[in-house]
Amino acid sequence: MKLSMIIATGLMMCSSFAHAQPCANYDASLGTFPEDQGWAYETTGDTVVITTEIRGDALYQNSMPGHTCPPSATNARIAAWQISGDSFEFIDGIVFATELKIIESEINQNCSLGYARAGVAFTAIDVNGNVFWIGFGEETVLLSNSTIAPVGPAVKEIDFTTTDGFHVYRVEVSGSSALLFIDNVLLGAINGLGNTVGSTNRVWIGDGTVFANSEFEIRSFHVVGPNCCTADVNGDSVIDVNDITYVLFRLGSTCPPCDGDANEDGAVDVNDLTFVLFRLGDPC
Ligand SMILES: [Ca+2]
Ligand SMILES: [Ca+2]
Ligand SMILES: [Ca+2]
Repeated sequence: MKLSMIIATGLMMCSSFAHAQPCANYDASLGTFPEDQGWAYETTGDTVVITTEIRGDALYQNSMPGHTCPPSATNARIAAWQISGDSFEFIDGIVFATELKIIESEINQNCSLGYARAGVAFTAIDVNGNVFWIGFGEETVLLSNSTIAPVGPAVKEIDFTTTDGFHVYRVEVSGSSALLFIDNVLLGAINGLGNTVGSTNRVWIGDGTVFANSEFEIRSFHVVGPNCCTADVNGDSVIDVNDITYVLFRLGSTCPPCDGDANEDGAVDVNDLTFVLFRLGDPC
């Protein structure tokens, strides 16, 4: 069978496969919105006043101004992007990162209960409802393991100016600990699993609260779960056509050593081609 036929067959089969989550990229320089790159857009409130557009190599969004407490029908804005899918657990590890410039962003305490809320947040919630999130103000980054806590032991404040340019914010979760790196410098850590309320298996970024609003530019964000890279069969940290070729030349090879067994089912066959095809470009 020709490579092109195998690829075509694989693409037709892709729709029947669940995507192993969380593994996802958004790259604004491609000129498209996150929803065009596999993320779901979620918005509530007065959507008319939310501006979302591509500006150069960045995604620009403005849900300011007008926050009041309690939020009214016209200022209770949410505009965020999320992925959800197969179960994941923090015990297996996860990394989420974004290149972001804050223009304006509020940090407020939830009006009635005092929970900390930021105008931009990047949140991961695992199958058990445990949560790690970072929130962005203008001179502060919050790192937390709880969606139901005020600024304090469970919501740590890190002094950092987010408005002077793009910075890379990366959270590395391992078990019950999360480390926050900003521009590759470790600036915060939080230990212990905290609970969110009524939500599991999702990762989302943007203005995700009715209690604060924001204006920002974002160049990229990505999520790397523990099983994202088995499709990188040639081990060069990229999932691309070379991995398809790699599998193709090893179809039917013996297991072990299972060289080319991208889906780790103990056989090197057409399913591995499909597996790689469906993950082309996923982060590693
Ligand atoms: Ca908001
Ligand atoms: Ca590769
Ligand atoms: Ca296989």
